Amino acid sequence: MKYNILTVDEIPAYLALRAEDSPYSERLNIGEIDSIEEVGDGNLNLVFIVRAVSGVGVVLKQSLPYVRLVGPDWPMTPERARIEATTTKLHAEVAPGLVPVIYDFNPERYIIAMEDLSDHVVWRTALNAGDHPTGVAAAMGMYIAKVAFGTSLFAVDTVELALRKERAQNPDLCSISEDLVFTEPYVDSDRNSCLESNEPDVHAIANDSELKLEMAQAKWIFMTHAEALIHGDLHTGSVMAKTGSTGVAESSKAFDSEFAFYGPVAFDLGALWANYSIAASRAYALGEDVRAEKCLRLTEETWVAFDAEFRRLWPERTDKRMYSDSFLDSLLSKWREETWLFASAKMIRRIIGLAKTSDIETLEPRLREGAARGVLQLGQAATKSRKDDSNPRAFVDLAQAVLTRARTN
Ligand code: SR1
Ligand code: MG
Repeated sequence: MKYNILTVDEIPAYLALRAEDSPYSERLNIGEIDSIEEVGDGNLNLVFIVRAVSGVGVVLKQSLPYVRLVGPDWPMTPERARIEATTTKLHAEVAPGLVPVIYDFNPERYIIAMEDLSDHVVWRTALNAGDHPTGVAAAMGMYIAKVAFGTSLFAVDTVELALRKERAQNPDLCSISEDLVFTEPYVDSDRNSCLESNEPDVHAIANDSELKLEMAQAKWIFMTHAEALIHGDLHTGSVMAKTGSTGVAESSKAFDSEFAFYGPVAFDLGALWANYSIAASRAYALGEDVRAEKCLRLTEETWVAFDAEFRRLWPERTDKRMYSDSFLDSLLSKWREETWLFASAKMIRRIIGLAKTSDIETLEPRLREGAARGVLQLGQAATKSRKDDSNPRAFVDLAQAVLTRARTN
């Protein structure tokens, strides 16, 4: 069947049609259109920003039947748009203000209409440019906690939870993560690549049997622990922030939750920690040590906010009979340790496998070599040392030591 790809020319008529009968008609029927821009820079979808002469905007996002990064040779279910739309709505219920507003979802065309966040910046872009909006890391820690609590058995009744788990099944996207995050970096894969000067580092990873065992453990947790409706791809490119004049973020939003599924809470935390270290590695490579340490401090900010928010919500759990305060302590320490494991997996995949990060890739090769090596060595070291001390401070100290030792100039 021919897939009907959305085009700029078609958008005015498309919006007018969808606005009919829509509860969000005022957001879709935006009046005289001034501009339509395709801005999708992700790996998978088409994204259009539509602006009216009045200044009102709306974003249209269409999932393609293939992976945009690779092209039609890698088919991929467009159903991921439904997953993103429903997840974003559920997350908005438990974490209001921390995700974009969804106005409309068209299941026939796999098109989501959502809030225009043009007054926000993608957090990765800001960090790469040396901008550090205050409070985003804490907001994301709160977001993960609210989702961990509000979509899990602590807040949702058993029958409803079973239904939600069924609806959130996302096997195609999960298998991308299973392959790209937990498998391919450790085996010979056509999708792997690195600088020639980093080949010994990649071989060291492939030959590290202790690390591979830990990554098998991480993969198993990812595939079996249906704890909450997690975001599933919460890197710094999946977060947008709007900064006020004081440098404090007035708004922080997690978007792009097409990889969402019922999975382990620590996977989202680990994704953020990994990306803070990747941002720090870039800053160290550029000789911006103070800024690098600022990136690393985000690790603690996210964890502290997550821990505090989850503890704040805990008294509201629906079943207190077995889930005691002691259980809460053990759950949080389990998640803290798993966060190290997932952070390692997410760091290593972004250096060796498909879908790398602009933080490292835009460095000139001489600096990229050390920055990439540092991230790989941190991934290796973190999996092993998490059992000694899983506090985020220990992660930051380790990252500082490993990344500064590995950098090249
Ligand atoms: C084929 S998709 C590659 C990557 O892009 C997304 O951001 C996910 O991280 C995925 O692994
Ligand atoms: Mg994405």
